[in-house]
Amino acid sequence: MKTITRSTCCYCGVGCGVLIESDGEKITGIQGDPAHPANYGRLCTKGMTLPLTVASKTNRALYPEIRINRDSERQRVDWDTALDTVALKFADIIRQHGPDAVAFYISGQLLTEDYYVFNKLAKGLIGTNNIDTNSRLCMSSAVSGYKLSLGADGPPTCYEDLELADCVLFAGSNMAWAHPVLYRRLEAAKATRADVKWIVIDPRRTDTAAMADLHLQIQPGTDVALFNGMLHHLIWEDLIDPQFVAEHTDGFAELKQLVRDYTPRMAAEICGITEADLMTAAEWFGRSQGALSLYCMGLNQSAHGTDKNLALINLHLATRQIGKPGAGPFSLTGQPNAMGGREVGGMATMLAAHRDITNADHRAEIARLWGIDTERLSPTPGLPAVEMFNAIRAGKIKALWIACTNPVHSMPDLNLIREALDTAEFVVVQEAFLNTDTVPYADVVLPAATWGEKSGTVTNSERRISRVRPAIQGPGEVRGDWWIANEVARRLEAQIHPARFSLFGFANEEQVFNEHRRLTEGKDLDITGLSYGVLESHGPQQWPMPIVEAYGETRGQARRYEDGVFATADGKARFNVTPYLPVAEPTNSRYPFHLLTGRLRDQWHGMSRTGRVPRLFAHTPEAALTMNPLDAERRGLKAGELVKVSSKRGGLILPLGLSDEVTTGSVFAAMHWNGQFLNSGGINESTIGAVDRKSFQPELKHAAVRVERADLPWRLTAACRGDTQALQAALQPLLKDCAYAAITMAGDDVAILKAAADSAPAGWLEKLFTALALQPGPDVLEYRDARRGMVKRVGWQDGVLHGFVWAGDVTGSDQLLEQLIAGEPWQGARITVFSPKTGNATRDRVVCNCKQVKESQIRELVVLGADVDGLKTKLGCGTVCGSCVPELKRMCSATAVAS
Ligand SMILES: Nc1nc2c(c(=O)[nH]1)N[C@H]1C(S)=C(S)[C@@H](COP(=O)(O)OP(=O)(O)OC[C@H]3O[C@@H](n4cnc5c(=O)[nH]c(N)nc54)[C@H](O)[C@@H]3O)O[C@H]1N2
Ligand SMILES: Nc1nc2c(c(=O)[nH]1)N[C@H]1C(S)=C(S)[C@@H](COP(=O)(O)OP(=O)(O)OC[C@H]3O[C@@H](n4cnc5c(=O)[nH]c(N)nc54)[C@H](O)[C@@H]3O)O[C@H]1N2
Ligand code: SF4
Ligand SMILES: [Mo]
Repeated sequence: MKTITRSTCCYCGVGCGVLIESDGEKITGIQGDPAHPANYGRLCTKGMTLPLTVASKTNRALYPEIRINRDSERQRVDWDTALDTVALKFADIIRQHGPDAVAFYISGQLLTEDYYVFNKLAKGLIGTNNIDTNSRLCMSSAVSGYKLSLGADGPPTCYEDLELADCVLFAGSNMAWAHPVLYRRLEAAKATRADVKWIVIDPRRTDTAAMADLHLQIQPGTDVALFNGMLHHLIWEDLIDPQFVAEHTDGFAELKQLVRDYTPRMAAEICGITEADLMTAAEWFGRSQGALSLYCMGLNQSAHGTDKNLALINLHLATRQIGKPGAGPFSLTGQPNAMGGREVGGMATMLAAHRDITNADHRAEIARLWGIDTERLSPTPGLPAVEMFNAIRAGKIKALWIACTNPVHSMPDLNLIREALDTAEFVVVQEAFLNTDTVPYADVVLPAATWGEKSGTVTNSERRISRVRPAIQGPGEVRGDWWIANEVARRLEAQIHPARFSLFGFANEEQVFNEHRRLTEGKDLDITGLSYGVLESHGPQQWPMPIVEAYGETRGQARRYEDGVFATADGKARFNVTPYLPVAEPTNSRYPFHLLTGRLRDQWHGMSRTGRVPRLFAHTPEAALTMNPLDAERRGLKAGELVKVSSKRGGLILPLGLSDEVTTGSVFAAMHWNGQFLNSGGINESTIGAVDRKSFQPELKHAAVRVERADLPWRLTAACRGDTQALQAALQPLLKDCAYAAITMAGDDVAILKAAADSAPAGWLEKLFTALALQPGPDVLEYRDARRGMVKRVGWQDGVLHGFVWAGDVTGSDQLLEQLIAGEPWQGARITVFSPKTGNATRDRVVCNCKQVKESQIRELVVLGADVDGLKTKLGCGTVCGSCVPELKRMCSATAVAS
């Protein structure tokens, strides 16, 4: 029987509502929820393919596992054994070395209920604030920015503002790819209103930038100079609101003093843009009815991330572009529940419900609400992510519990992270998938339920709380994250603080939510008017949502600070003095390139989920380092060549991609690829752990690197049809033996391996044949040329090309790969497969995932003069989820310019 379950997408902070279709055992389909106010039925490519991420059990963490010592394999155990082991080991370390010898590293992808229990376990039971999350890598500069300027965390804006703004400023946000459904809303608004102006501030010409009226392609890291220069111009042009500044803010005089020096000319020079463009941006911003800024990692992931946020908020306060429809500084949340994590205080530097660790009254309030002695709460802030791993490396923190994040891929400077986990006495990894780069370090693996299987709530970018509901029961013995934390907490409590009443008597996630709600009473994020019942009857709600008896209202507040009263003690917002400082690691003659990192349209972080869906590889089939063609020419490098990109800290080999999306002097790498797919941990081998002094957020977007040709004469291309998860699992262990190796996927069932080395690794090809099940037999042909070091093996199944290995020389393998992906019956004599074809086939990218429309099909029509509407009608591309529309526009306009 078909069941429909209302839930929420587990990827980005847009927080789209989904309707999950299931047959009781399996998830069979998905649709956008037409009633959800974030997406009104829309989904992007990632949301639409969610069912495929939970379709197979391969690589899933299904049972608890323990290893007795570092040299042994992990063994399956029952839940009681695993939970007891974690509790006893933690208790032991706490007794011997004190509460700060243990730490938790958790995630903005946990549900609010999961987060709440973890936070209570660390702070309330153990008495350590060593609980930090991947939000430190993501939102912490935005949190510091809001608190230092508006007095409290959380955006003052809402999604309706997207439709109401007439000036939209994107700063360090590639929203077309990272928040696609909100971007669709902006596109729609722009199409109906001719007066809407878009400004994009990004050192790269992204799909978001391609749609802008003004793209400020600034030098990396120079945003503060730009905003200061814009403010200078706004003051000069009398575009500020003196009355608002006088009545509702503090600190303008000091800021004015600073920005006096930032003339548009001087600022524009720092940023590498024209003075005229800077002034245009300032004027559009200052003169509009509603100026809305949308910002993300290009601002936050910086050694001056808080200042970047503050300098932008300064602009909003000076011009009163805040607290009114269509206006305000709107920090886009990256992960689905980074907001919820902030609400329950799940970070090393905060307490529950926006309280502060260092505030004695706040600690007393929490202690009272939890029913514990105030002394149990540590007054010392815990260690934020980068420092936490440093302390593990130094042996100060002995036990670490990681949940729902993959630090051996996503933290900067991976060598240090691996060293830390090697040093740690005890590592717990709570994961849904076993093939991530962090799992090999686990002494205990706790198998978690994932999307479609778990229950609780999340808060999206506009402070809206939605329900996450399970459509099916997870496979094996997986459990919800809150349950796992709660079970260990109860056992640990018996060890270290036996009490008559357990702090962890939660029987279900609703009870956890209700306790969290109680802690918000009277705070800026008061949700005392909200319950699972209200969410059920009235749908998702924004906070604050206090109980307002007089109105009997069941609606949260859409926009904050409309009365000009801010969340500071005196109600006034603060201007902050923000001098411009360069990036932490400037380029030099040894490391002459500025490395930028970021996201791809169809992949999610470490790809443990999107990497399970072959069709999500079609838009960007391979990992690459992108360089400007002029830089490549100067160095004699060609597209597709293997290059070594390295910083002072570490490096990796990647194929070179050429594009003028990056300016000369900069290179770009996507953050997604890692040890599941590469012979390295990905681009964070090279990034730097320098952090912002106020937010402790690392500068993941900027590092100085050099790029050299990797001369690796022995090449291999292999591909095979089948269960891509099983193939990935079989190939992953082979990657490390090559100087370069990468797994990718294509079609619906093809896994591809490309590798390079000085010479063939000994015995490796036999292992590869086994992994691909390409053993000699009637349907397998082999060709060897020992003198030229060539080995080719090809297999067929049911008259269709099934798999091949081309080793030594890969000429012609690209065409063969296309044939394999096409899956057509084999024509002619099989032996002809070994005659090398001439010409170089480059893989045809799939631009539109929903309708599977390829780049070549689009180009064919574009040269004939087709516009986006024409493409939509003729090919159907861009008519379903719309994720490819910005790219279609870009392809049409590029051709128009060229002709
Ligand atoms: N497809 C997809 N969507 C996602 C995610 C994903 O993994 N995949 N992850 C989600 C998460 S957790 C997050 S945090 C968001 C991130 O969303 P975004 O921040 O929008 O994405 P990024 O690509 O990381 O970075 C945005 C842009 O910052 C630019 N940039 C780099 N340096 C600077 C600079 O100094 N100044 C300025 N102004 N810009 C700079 C980069 O060129 C890049 O285009 O995406 C969310 N959505
Ligand atoms: N160079 C560079 N590095 C970056 C960034 C960048 O832009 N550039 N961006 C940074 C940012 S903004 C972010 S947010 C981080 C993200 O980095 P990570 O947090 O490492 O990202 P994910 O791969 O999403 O990790 C989530 C893990 O949880 C697992 N999982 C899935 N569902 C569940 C569940 O329900 N329960 C549990 N327990 N586990 C589950 C997944 O399999 C996955 O391994 O990366 C950061 N790193
Ligand atoms: S925009 Fe895409 S990834 Fe983000 S919540 Fe919506 S469907 Fe999920
Ligand atoms: Mo993020």
